Amino acid sequence: MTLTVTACDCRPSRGTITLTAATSPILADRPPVIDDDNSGGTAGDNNQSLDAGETIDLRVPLKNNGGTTATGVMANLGTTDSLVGFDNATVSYGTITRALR
Ligand SMILES: [Ca+2]
Ligand SMILES: [Ca+2]
Repeated sequence: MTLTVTACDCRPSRGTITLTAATSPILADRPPVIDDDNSGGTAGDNNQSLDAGETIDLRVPLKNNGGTTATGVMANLGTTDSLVGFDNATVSYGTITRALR
């Protein structure tokens, strides 16, 4: 791949970089899903937004963009906001196969 770097009042610089496929798992989070309806242990106004006083389920899908399968994936959710609490802050994702491109 050829990369060209430019800036105002500067001479462009061009170089070649080599891209190689990742050989390890690379996990990326996807847009979270908020369940704030009034069933299944959640309590809210069902507007898919976290509002004060609600009890929600927050689902954070993960995608593996790496070159190999990720195993034993665990995630821990945290915050510095003292007004937010977690009933279950740690979740096991188990095995996440690499995403197909
Ligand atoms: Ca629910
Ligand atoms: Ca809500």
